[in-house]
Amino acid sequence: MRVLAINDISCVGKCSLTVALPIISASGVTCDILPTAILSTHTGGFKGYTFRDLSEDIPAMIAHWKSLGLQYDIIISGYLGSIDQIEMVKTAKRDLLKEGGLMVVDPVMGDNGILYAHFDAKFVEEMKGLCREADVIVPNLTEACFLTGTDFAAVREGDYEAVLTKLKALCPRPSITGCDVTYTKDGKSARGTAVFYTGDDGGTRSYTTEKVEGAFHGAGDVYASALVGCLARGVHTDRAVAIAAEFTKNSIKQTAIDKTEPRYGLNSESQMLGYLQALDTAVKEG
Ligand code: PXL
Repeated sequence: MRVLAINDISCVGKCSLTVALPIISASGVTCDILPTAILSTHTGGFKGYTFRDLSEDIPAMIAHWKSLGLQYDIIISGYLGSIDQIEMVKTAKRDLLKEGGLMVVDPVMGDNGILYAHFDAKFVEEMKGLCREADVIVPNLTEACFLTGTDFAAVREGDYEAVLTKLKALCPRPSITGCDVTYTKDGKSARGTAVFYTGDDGGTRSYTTEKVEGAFHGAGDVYASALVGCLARGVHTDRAVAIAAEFTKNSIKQTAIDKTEPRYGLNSESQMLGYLQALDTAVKEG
């Protein structure tokens, strides 16, 4: 199994490739990387960061790999710095994804109802075009709202399924992460965080974990990387979503316990063993 992760390298802040590479390779598959940019930190919560756009190198890298005959079982794209890079991901898919391979797009654009720095409505439109080429998309609720023209501020708990249905116009297997819900835990009503997703049969489902109060940077990257790690090992979607969601929740909890600044990312390192044990059990059970 060979996975290609297309994302930036934020050197500090534990997101994008510094999260994708360790998690996907620890899952037991080859993870090659196509870096879109190198930043001193990510752009969420830091000032004065450096940003080196690597767009110039990308077409030649794709051409080189094509000349080597490299073909990927899964390609996952994440943070893209420009509309040109969206086109480059489409080229990577055309030239490097195996026939019958899985294209996963994390349409990284924003959080908490707003777009990150450097993104605008035109970028959102182009990102919709990339989502149309994907088999699976993993937006958070903010990104799902931008992709579907939904007013984030007006979305209530009962609306998530409708947003997911709208995303199906773009991609056959969409999901939405980071949905606030009320659920029953130990016989009591509790606040939870849910992933609404599309099962392998096309049906809508959700998976809820306990909510940890606070905003945690890089949670979407941990979730998407673990999901891809599980899918690359042949785990079916329901189980893959559950394993990835639990790993993300455990990493968030650890970060809250450690009281490290959220902008420095999730402390998922100590939760990796638990993730790998859950993955191993799922693989063995088939
Ligand atoms: O985690 C998403 C992400 C990835 N890469 C960069 C970012 C962000 C979010 O802010 O700035 C560079």
